[in-house]
Amino acid sequence: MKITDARVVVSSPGRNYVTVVIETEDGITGIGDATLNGRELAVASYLRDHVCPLLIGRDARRIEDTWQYLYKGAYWRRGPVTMTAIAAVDIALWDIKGKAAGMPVYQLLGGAAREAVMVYGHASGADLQELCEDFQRHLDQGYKAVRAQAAVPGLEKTYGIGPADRTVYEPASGSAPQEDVWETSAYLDFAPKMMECVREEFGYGVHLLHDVHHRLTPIEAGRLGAALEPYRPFWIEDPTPAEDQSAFRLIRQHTTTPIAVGEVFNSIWDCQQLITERLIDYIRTSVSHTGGITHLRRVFSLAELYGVRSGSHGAGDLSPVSLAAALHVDLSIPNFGIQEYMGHREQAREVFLTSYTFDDGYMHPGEAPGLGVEFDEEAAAAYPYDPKYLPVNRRLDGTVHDW
Ligand code: KDG
Ligand code: MG
Repeated sequence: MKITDARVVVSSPGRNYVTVVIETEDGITGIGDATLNGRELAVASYLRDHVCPLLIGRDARRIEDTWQYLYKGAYWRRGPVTMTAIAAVDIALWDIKGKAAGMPVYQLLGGAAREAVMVYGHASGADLQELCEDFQRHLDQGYKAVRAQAAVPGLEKTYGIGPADRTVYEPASGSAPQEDVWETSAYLDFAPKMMECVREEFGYGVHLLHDVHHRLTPIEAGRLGAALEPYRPFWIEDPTPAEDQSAFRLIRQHTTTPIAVGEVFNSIWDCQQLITERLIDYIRTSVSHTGGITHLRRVFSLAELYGVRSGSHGAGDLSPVSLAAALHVDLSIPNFGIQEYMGHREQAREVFLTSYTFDDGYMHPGEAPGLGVEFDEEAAAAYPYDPKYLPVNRRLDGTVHDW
């Protein structure tokens, strides 16, 4: 089954997405998500200029060999651009394999290990009242798990409180990122009050999550985890930047609040120590930034040995192709934890026609052969690329801080 064409489509149906389309000699087409938010064109170039030409003539069935060929064959290893490009090709090849077999991808991964996949949504608000209203909206939709974020009093902008429909994080477009101001002490005072407010309003029957978004030092993260223990969070996410995996030992010494990490990781080596030393409870690597289905399964298999569960990143800046691929993996692995799901804008839903379903807080990838996502290239062409950056954070004195 020779590959006859491999192309890259950069479009902006509601937000920017990079999609890889791979065609085979027998007419089967597969798609992969190569979106790296704010750095889209770097991955598009890596694919167009260096990867796609190498795919022509290769056997589309040889997924593992193609993965190794693109990873080891480049000599230069890992990194978000490389691993997102490899992921997109890998996801497209799994799509092709599923279509060729007439089976949904999860069947090729061993079949369903559960009936459906629990997902968490994003509730947020400019104040606690608005957060509670949004939280209630999520419960009304059936969510069993909800992430809570609210604007920190005294700070002009807070992570997670986007424009009205809450599906984007990038308030600024064009030539430079927006700059936000961050003050850790204001956040550390506020976060426990926010979690307390949600528990008082909604009780303990719903899973409550919170994203710290890399803002704290390890000892600050330990203090936050301890302060949140009475509110029994499902997890706190990215409490401290994770380049230094050993930093998580310090957090563990101070709190039993579960920890989730991994949305900026791109390989198993980024979380080897975190997993093998049991420094985290959930690994949140995403299928499209961590080398695709082939590599993500390897990460989750390692995690399984150490009692760490999955919690895949599924923000709206990952296309519906990524979400579908993640759902197939989620359904089939033994150590599934939870899946992030914040939905996609209407324009994206016109361009990516999906067969996955959301019902009463659970998702299922559907029974269509392959990933179950059709990509309408003509519809995508109506939405040209719209350059946008994620914000940059500065402390009150102007020092650049983690966003
Ligand atoms: O592109 C960055 C977003 O994916 C990220 O900020 C979202 O932290 C995020 C999350 O948990 O969804
Ligand atoms: Mg996050």
